[in-house]
Amino acid sequence: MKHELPKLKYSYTDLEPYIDALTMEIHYTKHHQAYINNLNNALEKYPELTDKNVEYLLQNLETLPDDIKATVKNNGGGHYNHTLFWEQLTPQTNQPSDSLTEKISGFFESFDNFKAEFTKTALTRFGSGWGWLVIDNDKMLVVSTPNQDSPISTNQKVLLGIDVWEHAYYLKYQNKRGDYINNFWNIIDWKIVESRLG
Ligand code: MN3
Repeated sequence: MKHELPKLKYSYTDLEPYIDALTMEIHYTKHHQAYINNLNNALEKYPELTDKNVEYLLQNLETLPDDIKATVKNNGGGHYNHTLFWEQLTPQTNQPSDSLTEKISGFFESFDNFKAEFTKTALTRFGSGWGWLVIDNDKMLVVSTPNQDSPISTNQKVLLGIDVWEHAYYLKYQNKRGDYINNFWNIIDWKIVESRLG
């Protein structure tokens, strides 16, 4: 099984003005595709791994052959993280349900506090990486990871993630990562976020 680029539910222009069309196109067709190509190439010489999905690979990094461990971590992580990222975005944002709002508020005191903590965590991630809202042992946490490290590798389930690599925002926002993060709230599909509670 070759890993493949997931279909988008919207076009490159649809997330304007929050994410510009050129960034969308390059991010999806070049960056995400490159992670997939690198992952497929690494797995080619290990036929026993070709039927494993990316979740399995990332949850079992320690069992992988040494010569592809780092490549799978970086590129499998890149593939998985970006798949979650595209899926949770929408041109027509909605409101979190009362039940989701209540759950999040229960862990962060209020929904606004959650947003503030998520924003701060994403903003202060040094260098390239991600900010996340995850479930960790029945608790909701805001965390960040460097590079393409994925929460799934440490048994955390992703509810929401923001890519804070410069390639995700630099064309439009340049050094203003904070503006990109503030605009991110305008394009979230909270139904998808809630569905990840499972
Ligand atoms: Mn990216």
